[in-house]
Amino acid sequence: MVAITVPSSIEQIPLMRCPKANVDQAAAAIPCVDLSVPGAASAVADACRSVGFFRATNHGVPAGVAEALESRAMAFFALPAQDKVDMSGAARPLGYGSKTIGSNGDVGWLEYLLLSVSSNSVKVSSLPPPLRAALEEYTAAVREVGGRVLELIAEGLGVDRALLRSMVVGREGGDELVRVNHYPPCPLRAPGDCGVTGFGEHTDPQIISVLRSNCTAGLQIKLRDGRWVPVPPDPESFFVNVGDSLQVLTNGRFRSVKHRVVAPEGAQSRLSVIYFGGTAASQRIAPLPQVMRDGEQSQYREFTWGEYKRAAYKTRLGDHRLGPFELR
Ligand code: GA4
Repeated sequence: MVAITVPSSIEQIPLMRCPKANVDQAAAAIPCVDLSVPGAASAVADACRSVGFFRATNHGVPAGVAEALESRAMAFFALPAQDKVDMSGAARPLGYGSKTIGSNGDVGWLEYLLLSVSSNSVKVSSLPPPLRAALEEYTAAVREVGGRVLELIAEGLGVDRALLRSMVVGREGGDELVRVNHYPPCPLRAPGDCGVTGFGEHTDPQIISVLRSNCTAGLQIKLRDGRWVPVPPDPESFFVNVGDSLQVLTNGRFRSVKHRVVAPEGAQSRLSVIYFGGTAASQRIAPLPQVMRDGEQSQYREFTWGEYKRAAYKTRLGDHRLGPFELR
């Protein structure tokens, strides 16, 4: 079933044009890291340096955990629109949203739940209990994957292994979010060699993001050379991307990756779940002294996560959010 209404004309959704990505480059361009092998730390660091994105395998999360959430989430999205709003509140920014993203005019062909999941509880009043339980189980599992990746990144950077993980996982006042995105099949056709935008291009403001999707394609990433490549879906893997905060913590050694989603053209919905590992509002985001070479200058003026998040919420999705914080 299509859970969002079809606009009478394509012009009703701005940002409709999502140019086709370069399919030939896909497989080769996306690093894959087996998290269970001894060389994982340097492979993770290489991927974060070269692309800012990788596919993680052997992550230890049983398939059933994600599948349970997927089926509960699909049942939720199949409910009447008003029930979804009543159960989770209209996204401001947390809650249930349909077609609008943030509050500055961004739109996309999707509906979603955006939830705060810090300190182990999904803070949404009246989600159906089976969905809430599935979300809590999934969150615990994906948080472990994020934590493990942050340890590997720290090891790869040559800093204290617990340093990055402790900014996010179990952090007092931490800021972890989970977003469940449902992209129904899109009956519209964008003009020219374009798809319809599901979620417009952007970078994530947090330290790290960990995504899992069903087997419907749509996610694309922008490589360093400016080419967009599709990310072949793989429900058995997690996809990890570097956020703006990690870019700053590494003084630009790792780069937050631009990504976007094109709406499904076939009969299948795309369902993705993303864990965003943010830190406490008071946490200073500045290059880690241990990664800096002698005499190296910070590329950014100092800020806290709270300051950056407030600024981010005043921007449009595609804005270069780190711009105002860059020095020189
Ligand atoms: C992008 C990454 C996450 O999805 C998100 C998004 C947030 C929102 O949907 O409320 C923002 C976007 C994201 C960055 C700029 C602002 C805020 C929408 C938007 C236009 C939850 C986040 O943390 O930042």
